[in-house]
Amino acid sequence: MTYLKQGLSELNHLRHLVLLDGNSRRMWTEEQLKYYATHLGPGGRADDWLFDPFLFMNSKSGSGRDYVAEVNLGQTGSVEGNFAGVCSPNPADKSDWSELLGFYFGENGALPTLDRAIQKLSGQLPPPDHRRNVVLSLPYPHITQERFGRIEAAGNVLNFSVRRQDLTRATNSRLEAEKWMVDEIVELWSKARYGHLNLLGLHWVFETVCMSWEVDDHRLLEGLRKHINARKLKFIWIPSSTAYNIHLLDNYEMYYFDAAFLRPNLLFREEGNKIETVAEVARKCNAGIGMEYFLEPDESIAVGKERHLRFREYLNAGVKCGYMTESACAHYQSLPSFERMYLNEDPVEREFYGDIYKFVEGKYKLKTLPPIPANSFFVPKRKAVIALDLGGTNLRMAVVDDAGKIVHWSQDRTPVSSQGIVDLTAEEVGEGIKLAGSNGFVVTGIGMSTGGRVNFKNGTIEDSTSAIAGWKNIHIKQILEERFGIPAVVDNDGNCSAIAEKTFGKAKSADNFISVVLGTGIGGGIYVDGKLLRAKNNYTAEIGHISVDPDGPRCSCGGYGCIELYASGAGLVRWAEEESKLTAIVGIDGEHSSKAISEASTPDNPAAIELLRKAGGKLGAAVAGLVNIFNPSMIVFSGSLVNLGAPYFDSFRETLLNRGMKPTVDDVEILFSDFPQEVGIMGAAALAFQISADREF
Ligand code: BMX
Ligand code: ZN
Repeated sequence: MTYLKQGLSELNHLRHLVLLDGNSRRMWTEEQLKYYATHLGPGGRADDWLFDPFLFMNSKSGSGRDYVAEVNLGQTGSVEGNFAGVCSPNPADKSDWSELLGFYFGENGALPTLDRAIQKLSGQLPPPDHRRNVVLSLPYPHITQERFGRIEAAGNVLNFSVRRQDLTRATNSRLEAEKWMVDEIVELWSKARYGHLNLLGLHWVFETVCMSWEVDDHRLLEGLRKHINARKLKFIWIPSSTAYNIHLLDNYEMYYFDAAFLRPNLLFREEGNKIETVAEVARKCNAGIGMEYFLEPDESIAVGKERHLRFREYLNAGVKCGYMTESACAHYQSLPSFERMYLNEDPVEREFYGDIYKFVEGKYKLKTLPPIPANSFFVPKRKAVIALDLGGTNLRMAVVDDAGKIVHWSQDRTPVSSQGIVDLTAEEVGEGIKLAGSNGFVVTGIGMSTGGRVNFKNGTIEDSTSAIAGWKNIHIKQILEERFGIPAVVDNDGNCSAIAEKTFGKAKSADNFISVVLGTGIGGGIYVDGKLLRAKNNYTAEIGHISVDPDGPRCSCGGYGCIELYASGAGLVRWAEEESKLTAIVGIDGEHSSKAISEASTPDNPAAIELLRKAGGKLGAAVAGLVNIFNPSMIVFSGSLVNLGAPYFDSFRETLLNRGMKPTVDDVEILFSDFPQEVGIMGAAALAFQISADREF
């Protein structure tokens, strides 16, 4: 295979695309666009054509709602691969999408402005050999958008989420909105009759292709691409080339896009990919290369120096790996770096301006450069915390930045002894601090989420069930603070899940809700009147230990017939065994796990479906009691068992509605977490930020 070749006729001679990231409040001007359309000689006179196509994008509407979704690196069971697509809590709606059309087509919009600029420049230069191409970025249909708006006056208000509907309907609504946007663009384009422009295609801004129980971007993109291609337009993608989407690239042309460019990300992240490796991948999958230049107006000298070294690698690798002449390239330019380079007093910046032009011409020559220093200045110091999540099965550690993003994540099996847990915890925290430091973060707190009865005031684990055997009388806060000299905090995992939902998740605006974590055991956290219920010792909301059968088996908490013995991960397996149905459900060679039980729950396995229905029903009965007591507005599920599927959750809902008191249960919303695997981590991180907030650095 080869790179995506330069000058292909099916892409209307595409060679060096430029990405122009705009802003509804600050429109592109003819003067600014001149810097991208042409190369300027001394005195500001255009002496040659430069970039083509022009890709226009915009990430926020005038009222601050998001067109773009963020990508949160880290592992999660909620989507395929080791990434999570995090949708904005403030997603754009139809009125914002219409505003975006105005940003492109309006009187002072990007397109008429570009058309006028090219018209003027064509008077100064020999006209270009083809019309300048334009690519427009489509907004992402956030799955957090429940009221997008109506496409037809008499139609429904589109809902992109799986709240109150199934995934097929959610995906259809998202596709309908995107198709509408494409058709609006096509219509506005044909009306506008620009004299110097050609609409080459549309751009997909989200960098991964997500698939989970609440999002199906595979089907969305397949449908959308067909729609776009039927209008004789190309569908273009410029993802960052990281592990989380690499498997999608092998076949990107077959499923999703007509052209893709891989961005090495070396300019923005210390641990960015080696450009040579990215070039090799691009060559294998017939993709182009993303070039990344960026000049912040107020950067420090040290940052500038390092940026120069990093820029140079992109240019040099273009010669060494051949992509300068062999591959189509997409140049990322934040507004308006290129102009800043040309006008800069620093000769180094002006040299880069000249070198980029030579690169586009295919005539740039290798310049040697010293290696990028290991102790990087590039990323300014930002605050981060170390968050730990200890459960019956796994110990997880994450570095979480001050925007609530997981920047690093690792996972080990929970050790069998309490000393083993303490040692591994300390080792992981040390590792996290090191990693955070080398990525330019300063660690301001350590937070831990754990099963068990936790004394929140002095940070001691007082007692545990057999889920974490021997995990009692451990002064974990003290141990960590003495070892690392950083403030630490510890709380029960159910409480942490509730704090995570309240801080970052579905319960942000709820004052009364119950968070249920379905894992090896069942944990919970309860908010009443805007406050987490901590009561006398913080031993609250042990939902897993509500007895649903006083004559049932003994539980390691001391009770009998606790709901955890039936409806948790471990409970499902135990119950199936008790009823001698486990082999019938998972098969002779099947794994003895809740995952295997859930995977077996197909229509031809009534035993599996029956077990899951019974378990969901028992949980529904237990939670009905809680609803009668606490009168919540929502119940939010998280944990590894959120994928158990319809038999479990439908039966949960039915029982809750049948058993709970009226009208208390009638309008309780049943929701799934936006980050079902990370609630412990996110809650621990929120607590760690709370205790570190006052520290000086
Ligand atoms: C157990 C109990 C709870 C915990 C719940 C879920 C211990 C060690 N654990 O009921 O405190 O909230 O498990 O925890 O006493 P997980 O391990 O299943 O995630
Ligand atoms: Zn119990």
